[in-house]
Amino acid sequence: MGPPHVQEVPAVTTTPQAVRRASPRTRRPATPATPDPTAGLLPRTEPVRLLNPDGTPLPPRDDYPEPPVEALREMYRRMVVGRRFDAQATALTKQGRLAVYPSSRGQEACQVGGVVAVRDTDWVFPTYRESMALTARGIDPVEVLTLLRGDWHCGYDPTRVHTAPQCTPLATQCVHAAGLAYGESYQGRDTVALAFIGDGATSEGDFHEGVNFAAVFKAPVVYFVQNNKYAISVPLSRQTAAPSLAYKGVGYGVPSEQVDGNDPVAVLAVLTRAVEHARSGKGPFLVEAHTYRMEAHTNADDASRYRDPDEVEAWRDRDPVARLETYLRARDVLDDAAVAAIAEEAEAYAADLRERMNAQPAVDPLSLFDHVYAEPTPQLVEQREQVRAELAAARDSEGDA
Ligand SMILES: Cc1ncc(C[n+]2csc(CCOP(=O)(O)OP(=O)(O)O)c2C)c(N)n1
Ligand SMILES: [Mg+2]
Repeated sequence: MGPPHVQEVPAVTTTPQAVRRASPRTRRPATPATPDPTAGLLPRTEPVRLLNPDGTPLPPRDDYPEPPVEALREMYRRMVVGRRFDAQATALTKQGRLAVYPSSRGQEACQVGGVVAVRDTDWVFPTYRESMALTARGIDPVEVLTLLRGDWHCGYDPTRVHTAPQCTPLATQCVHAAGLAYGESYQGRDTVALAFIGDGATSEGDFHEGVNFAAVFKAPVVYFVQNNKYAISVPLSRQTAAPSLAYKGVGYGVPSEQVDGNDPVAVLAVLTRAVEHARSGKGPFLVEAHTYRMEAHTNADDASRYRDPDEVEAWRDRDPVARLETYLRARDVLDDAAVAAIAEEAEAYAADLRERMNAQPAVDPLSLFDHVYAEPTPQLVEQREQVRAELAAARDSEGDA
C-alpha cells in the first residue's frame, strides 16, 4: 500500500482516454499559489494622505497612525521659520549676498518632515535644494548658506551635525548614504541615513547604484524622493514613464511608498515608518512625496518660460503650512497667540540672518586648492600658482592706482 495521501486506482472499464479524464490519479493536484515576490515592496496605488488639502482630517488608518500632536506642532513651528528663512535667502540673492539660491517654498512638509523623522545621531544627505531642511535640523543658517555665497565648499562641520555637505552633482549623495549606513551597521550602530533626492535625479545612475547597494547589503537608508514635478525646465512627463517614482524600488527589492508631500501629517507618518523599517535591520526604504516647486529652479531661472501659471495657482490651494495650521487649530493645540509668537520668532530669525550675512567674510581664494588631494596633482599646483600670480598682479595694480 502506498502512502495514505495517494488514492487507489479504480479498475479499467472504458477507454484509456476516458479513464484519464475520470481517474483521480491523473487529476493534477492543486498547486499551492506561488507567493507574490513583490508583496510588501510595492507602494500603495494612491499616495498616503491623512489630511484633506483644506486641513480637515481624513479617517484614521491602521497602516499609518497619526504622529503625536506635539511633533506636529513642532513641525509647524519649523515650517513657518523655514519658509521665512527661504524668503530671506531669496532676498539675499537680490542684494548680491548670495550667488544663487534654490528655493524650497511649497516643499516645507518634506523639508521639515524629513529632519523631524530622524534622530540627531542619524545622518542626513542633502542636495542643494535642502537649505531649509538643514536649518530645520538646527544648523546655523549662515553656515548653511556658505556654499551658496561661494565662500567654501561646506560651511558646517558634517561630523558634528551628522549631515553631509549639500550635493550639487545629482544623486551622488545616494551612494554616499549607502556607504555610510552600511559602515555604521557593520560597526554595530543603529544609525539611519536619510538621503534626499529630486524627481529628475532618480534618472541618474548613482541613484540606482545607491539603492541597489543598500538593498543587497541591507544598509539602513531611507531614500526620500521629493517629486516637485520639475528638473529645472524638464517636467515629470518628459523625465519618466514610470507609474510613480516609488515603483523604482521594486526592481531592487526595496519596499516603497508614495505620500502626499504637501500633507505634513502624512509625510511624518510615512517617514516615521520608513525610518523604523531601516533601523530595525530590514534594509532600505524608498518614499516618493508628491509635492511642487512653487518658485523657479533657482533665482537664475525664469520658470514662466516653461510652465503655466494656472498650474502654480492650483498648487497654492494645497499649501502645506496653511493645511497644518488649520488642522492644529481644530485640534486646539494652536491659537492666534501661538501663531503670532511663531511668526515673530521667524521674523527675528530672518533679521539675525540678514544682519550676519551683511558681514563681508574673509576668504583666501588660494584655500580653494586645499584639501582636494592629500598630495596635490601637478595640474593643481600649476593652477594654484596661476591664481596666486593673478591675485598678486591685481594687488599691484590696485596699489598703482
Ligand atoms: C550629474 C549632474 N547632471 C546635471 C546637473 C545639472 N542640474 C542641476 S539641478 C538639475 C535638475 C534636478 O532636478 P531634480 O532632481 O528634480 O531636483 P530639484 O532641482 O527639482 O530639486 C540638473 C539637471 C547636475 N547638477 N549634476
Ligand atoms: Mg524636481
